[in-house]
Amino acid sequence: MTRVSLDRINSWNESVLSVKNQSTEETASAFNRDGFVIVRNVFSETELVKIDDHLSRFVIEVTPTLPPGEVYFEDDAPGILKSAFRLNEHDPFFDELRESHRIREIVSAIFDDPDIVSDGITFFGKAAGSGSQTVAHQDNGFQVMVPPEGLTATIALDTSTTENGVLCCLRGSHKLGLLPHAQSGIPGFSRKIAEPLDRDAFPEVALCMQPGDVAFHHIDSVHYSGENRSARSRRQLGILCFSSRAKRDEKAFAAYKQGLNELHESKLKNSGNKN
Ligand SMILES: O=C(O)CCC(=O)C(=O)O
Repeated sequence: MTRVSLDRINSWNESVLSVKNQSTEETASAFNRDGFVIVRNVFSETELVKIDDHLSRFVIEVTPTLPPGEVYFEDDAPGILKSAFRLNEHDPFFDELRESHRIREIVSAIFDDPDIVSDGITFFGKAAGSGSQTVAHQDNGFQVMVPPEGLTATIALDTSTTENGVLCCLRGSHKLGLLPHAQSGIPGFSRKIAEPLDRDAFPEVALCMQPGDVAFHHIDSVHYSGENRSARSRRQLGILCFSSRAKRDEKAFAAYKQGLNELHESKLKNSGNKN
């Protein structure tokens, strides 16, 4: 089981992650070097209130209607939302957010491509006291895009800290390309990297954020997060973005989907749980 080891999250993180007022070029260059970067204060308080409002509506009105695979609840805390996919297909507000020019400008600079494709918006919750861990994986272990020119832009809705399940990336791991993945058996994160990486070669960095900050991580960057046993929730929205050159490996994607379907069927058989 991968755990976030707080003692390894060293002062390097703070100095690099707290750079203020960096240009888009500097942001892109930090991303290309490390496989992730944080941009502070991208969304204002007023915008966050709007996002919260639409999210509450989505949770109340839409999640009960979603089929397995589109929404996941915590195994140990029935009814507590863990993740939900493609929010943009259910509310034009999220479709607009998906196309946010502030995010697109940065992604365009990173991949040197004016024709960035913004895919779906995902909700990643980590409820106070019951948020479960996310196993170490690369997003491209699910997305299987070739060339691997893509990233997830994560909008922080709550403060994320080492106590409430902060997202952690392994610095430089995006340069390894797509690593072998194995089935994790965990609904919502059905795949994990088959072998752990050497933490000295690829140091763990906690992407601690304030509401309105946006973290960008490469689809080949190995990342994970710990449990949330604290009293504060850690909610985030992830927007998947690809360069216009990146195309899906359909055969590999079908294999992933088959594994996912088998997992859903076995969970349904065993528990009758919606997961
Ligand atoms: O919620 C988390 O911590 C995991 C999110 C994640 O895996 C992602 O954004 O790609």
